[in-house]
Amino acid sequence: MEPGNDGGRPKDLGGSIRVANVQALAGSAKNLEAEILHRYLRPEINGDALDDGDSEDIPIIDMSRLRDPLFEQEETSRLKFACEEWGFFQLVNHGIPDKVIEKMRADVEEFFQLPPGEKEAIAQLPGDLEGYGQAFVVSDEQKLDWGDMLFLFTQPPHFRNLRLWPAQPPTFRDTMDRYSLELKRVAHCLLGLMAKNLGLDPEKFVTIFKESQSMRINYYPPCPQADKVLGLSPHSDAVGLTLLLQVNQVQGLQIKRNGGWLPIKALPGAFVVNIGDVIEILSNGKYKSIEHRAIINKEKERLSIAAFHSPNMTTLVGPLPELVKGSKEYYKTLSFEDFVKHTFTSKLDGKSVIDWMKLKP
Ligand SMILES: O=C(O)CCC(=O)C(=O)O
Repeated sequence: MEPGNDGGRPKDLGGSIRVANVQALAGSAKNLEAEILHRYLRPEINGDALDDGDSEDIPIIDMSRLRDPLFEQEETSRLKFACEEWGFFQLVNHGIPDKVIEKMRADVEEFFQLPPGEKEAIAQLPGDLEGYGQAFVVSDEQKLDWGDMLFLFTQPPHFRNLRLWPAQPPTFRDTMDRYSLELKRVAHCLLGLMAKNLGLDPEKFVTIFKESQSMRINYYPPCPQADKVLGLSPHSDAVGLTLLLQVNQVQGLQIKRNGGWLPIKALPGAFVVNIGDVIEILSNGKYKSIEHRAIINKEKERLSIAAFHSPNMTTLVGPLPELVKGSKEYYKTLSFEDFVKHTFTSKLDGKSVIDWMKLKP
């Protein structure tokens, strides 16, 4: 560990204004006072959804084929297409044992069923992101998302603040430890192939993203006015690569495509993978992060776990010289720490962070 800086442990990233716990609000949603509900209502949101049928088109990448010398080349080209044309894909046959995923699902569901006081015991501290609460609430006027979350730094182990890790269910910490390692292994495999597909040294992205992994565990309660609220506002991820697990059977992820919102039907056992802003910047725009959002179900709760793979705080994030060669740099360069602080002190607003990073033509 480097002396004096917690071994690079992220801290003081900017917290969120404390707002009501949505799970508790949802319990009394029928009787909610109009002025409380008003902060969540966005009547304009539902006019722009695309046809469900198009969701079948999202690329599916088979990790067992990426690892099989017979199919490797063909599947790697499919991965290239998915990264260039979609920025999103579903990953199947990833090799993570079912029992690891099932245990993670069960422990997360159990955590959110705990009495409010037990969850509040690991509430976010003022000015910080880790723990149970909400993120990206930066003003008393902005519209709020219909969801609660638990945010944890998961890798490397010395980044963990175990005081903010659930002690209940008692298996949670071990389950998360195992799950996070498995996801790191899968992410590194994908990052190696992505770098190769961009003509980079295959180790390039793995080196940049080798350290830091965090998880955002989302709990979206049902809402009687589901078509007028959002679980998570439109955003792109301020990281390198995200692997999202749908925890229960309720769908709700939508991605921005051709100007409308395309619902993603997560395949059983698959991870939904997406390119984050940092890869968009490093690749000088060759791969793009994609705006996405989460919608709410009228009757059923929904849970998801997003695993984010990021650079170290001191890493400079800017277009890689190998990918600029002869053309222009489209993005500015700054430390990941400054990039993240900007992100977490702004409200979620589509691709506004990337727009802020873009150099003027
Ligand atoms: O719940 C989902 O489907 C989306 C989650 C997400 O985008 C996030 O946690 O950043």
